[in-house]
Amino acid sequence: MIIKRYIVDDMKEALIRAKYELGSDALIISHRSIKMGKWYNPFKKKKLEVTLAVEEELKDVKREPRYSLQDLMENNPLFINASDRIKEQLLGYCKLNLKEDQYLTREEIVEFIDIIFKDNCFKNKLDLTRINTFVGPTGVGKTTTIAKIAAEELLVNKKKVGLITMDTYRIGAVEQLKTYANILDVPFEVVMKPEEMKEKIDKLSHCDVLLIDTLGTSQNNREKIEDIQGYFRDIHEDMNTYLAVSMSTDRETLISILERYRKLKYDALVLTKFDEINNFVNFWNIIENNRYPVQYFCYGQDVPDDIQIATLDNLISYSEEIYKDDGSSQ
Ligand SMILES: Nc1nc2c(ncn2[C@@H]2O[C@H](COP(=O)(O)OP(=O)(O)OP(=O)(O)O)[C@@H](O)[C@H]2O)c(=O)[nH]1
Ligand SMILES: [Mg+2]
Repeated sequence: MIIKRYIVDDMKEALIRAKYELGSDALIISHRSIKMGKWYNPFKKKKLEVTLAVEEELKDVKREPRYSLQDLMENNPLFINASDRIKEQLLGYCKLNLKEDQYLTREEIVEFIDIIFKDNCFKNKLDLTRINTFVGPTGVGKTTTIAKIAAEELLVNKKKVGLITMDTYRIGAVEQLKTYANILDVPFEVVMKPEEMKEKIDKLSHCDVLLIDTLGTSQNNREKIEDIQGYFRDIHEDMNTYLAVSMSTDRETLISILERYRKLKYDALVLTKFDEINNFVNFWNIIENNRYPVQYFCYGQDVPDDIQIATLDNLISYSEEIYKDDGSSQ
């Protein structure tokens, strides 16, 4: 007998997934309401846990989800926008691995991407340092990401966290980060002018992790980008600079953001708003046009839940979610 547990929004979702993975003879053994979310999140989401079982000999589909090559290329959001070159390589990979049935498992998809893009930006990660600055275009989620990371570092990794903002341009920006600092009960400093940055960093010398928020600016505004650079000219301590980019940005804009922000010598990317996309065109744009590590994925507005370390495996999970919601897999 094969027994499988699903954490889902409703019974319909559990039945669709079970039908796909276990076949149409699967029976519900139990179901109960549960709350999902990181243990320290006071706003946990309600979910349904459903357990289903099927006799092994009755099962008419394979236990592990597999993807037909044709399906992958024509319907799966991960591959739908891949270039013809990638698709040809995928075919070649299947031939080389004697996959005559042309079905791929999730592990094989990861292996394929790892082979095509050796040392790809989803594989390498930055070592965390004490000072971490977040830069990027307006409204991509810099401040929200800082709040998510601050909560994780403070509550899970038991670090002393300090928050700093230099975004005194936008009305409400200081209050936004200050609110998170108050909720987490961590020190918070506002930098009004470039000369103050070193002083404020030194003031928080007792903190293990400093997260610095910057003002959002268009990649076309070179002057403002240079202004941000000016704030860090006296900082000689190691610093990680993260460029936050929204996954729903179009290709040309994305490439120009990656290019124009080089002025700020970013070390890694944070990809936000995964929950807003219906295709993974930017996954291919980023893997093909960016050599910096991708450190985090953000997939919603919930602080602190909606953030994950960026891995290919997580990425495939998101594409499965979209695939499932589309109903393409039924
Ligand atoms: N759907 C979705 N919304 C997000 C995500 N991250 C942030 N947001 C929302 O995007 C909006 C802007 O987020 P902020 O964190 O203020 O963005 P920012 O980059 O700091 O913006 P500026 O400081 O104005 O440049 C808010 O409504 C956030 O809740 C995400 O991953 N997914
Ligand atoms: Mg902000």
